[in-house]
Amino acid sequence: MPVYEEQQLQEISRQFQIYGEILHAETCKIGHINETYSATYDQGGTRVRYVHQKINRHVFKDPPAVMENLERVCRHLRQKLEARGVSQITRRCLTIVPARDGRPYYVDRNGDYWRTFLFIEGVQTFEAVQSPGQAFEAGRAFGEFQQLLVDLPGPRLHETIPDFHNTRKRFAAFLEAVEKDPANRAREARAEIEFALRRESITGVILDAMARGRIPERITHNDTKFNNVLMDVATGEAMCVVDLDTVMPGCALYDFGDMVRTTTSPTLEDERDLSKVRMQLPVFEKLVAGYLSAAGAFLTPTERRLLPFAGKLITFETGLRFLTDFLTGDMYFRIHRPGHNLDRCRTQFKLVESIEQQEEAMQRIVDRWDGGPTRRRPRQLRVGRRSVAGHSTAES
Ligand code: GN1
Ligand code: MG
Repeated sequence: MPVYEEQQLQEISRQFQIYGEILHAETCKIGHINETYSATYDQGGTRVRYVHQKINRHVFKDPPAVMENLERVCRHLRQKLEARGVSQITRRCLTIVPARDGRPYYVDRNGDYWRTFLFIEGVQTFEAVQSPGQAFEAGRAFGEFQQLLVDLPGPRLHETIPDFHNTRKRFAAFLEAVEKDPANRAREARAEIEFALRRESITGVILDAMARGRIPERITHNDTKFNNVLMDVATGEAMCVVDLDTVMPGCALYDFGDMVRTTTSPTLEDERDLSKVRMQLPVFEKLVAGYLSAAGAFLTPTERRLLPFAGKLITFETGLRFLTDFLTGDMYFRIHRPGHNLDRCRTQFKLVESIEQQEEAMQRIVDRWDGGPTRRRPRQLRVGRRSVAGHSTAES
């Protein structure tokens, strides 16, 4: 980590209610959006780690509203877990460390918002699933997350990013990008643009069902990427769901859809060898079993029926967002090479095709679910494609 960053973190660290002195800090995985660091402190002779994170103000326009949501959600999760008599609660939900003035964030001299969490030890994240058992665990973890928040008291949560999964609006933004072609890149993405145009009709299916009252609004995570689940290194159990910035009123189907997108292909999100990108039915089957083991109790029949469709829709929507960002000059997602967003788009669209080819089989799996198998844990996890050895928390 560059010296100036280390110095900045030293200064940030003094603003939070952390007792002890900072020893060193490291960059945690840099996500597409926020910046995340882990820092080690000496507390009474023991080494303790914390996570410091800078919120992306370009993406989250109202960081205090984000943090208000997070405080309410984390408090509720903790209370529910306590009531259930669950052990290791600080490894099962995020713990916010307040700033010295008691607020859940600190604003630095550039006007950037920082927050701090307890570091969760003994967990790891993966960019791609290593076994169907991991998909089961991820599905269960996000299903439980939704289920624990069903009775969140108080007013409606803030919409931290309005219309986040409004696929119709995402499509309109894509059309505008094609039309204006501000970075003069449309000619490079002709095939992908055609691919997207042919699928406009799917963009309104869930929105229309919600508008007609066929699908209820719920509190949802909205960014259920597989790497947002912390898995216990020793047991493989999904311990904690992180990246809570987009927890807000939404549709349960979008959460499931993003799980399909990020667990069922053996590849990374930006895999360039498209022959490797495919929806693996046995993984999907485990994902469904894990998710419905927790969410089956509250989902309506309409929601349940649309689970496979949601996988296709969110994979399409995410591809569309990458494509739009490519066309507009990479303004939103952090990229690590030229053409990165176009590569990401191609991977998503290849997965959409694979889902389309297997949609009926996926539907049969969902339709015959009847309470499902009892919870199973993955026996053994192969290690590989880990984003962070030993830990990762709250990264975005
Ligand atoms: C972003 O930063 P990360 O990786 O958690 C994005 C998600 C996308 C995802 C695609 C706030 O999530 O919506 O699905 O990239 N988050 C936001 O990898 O836009
Ligand atoms: Mg995120």
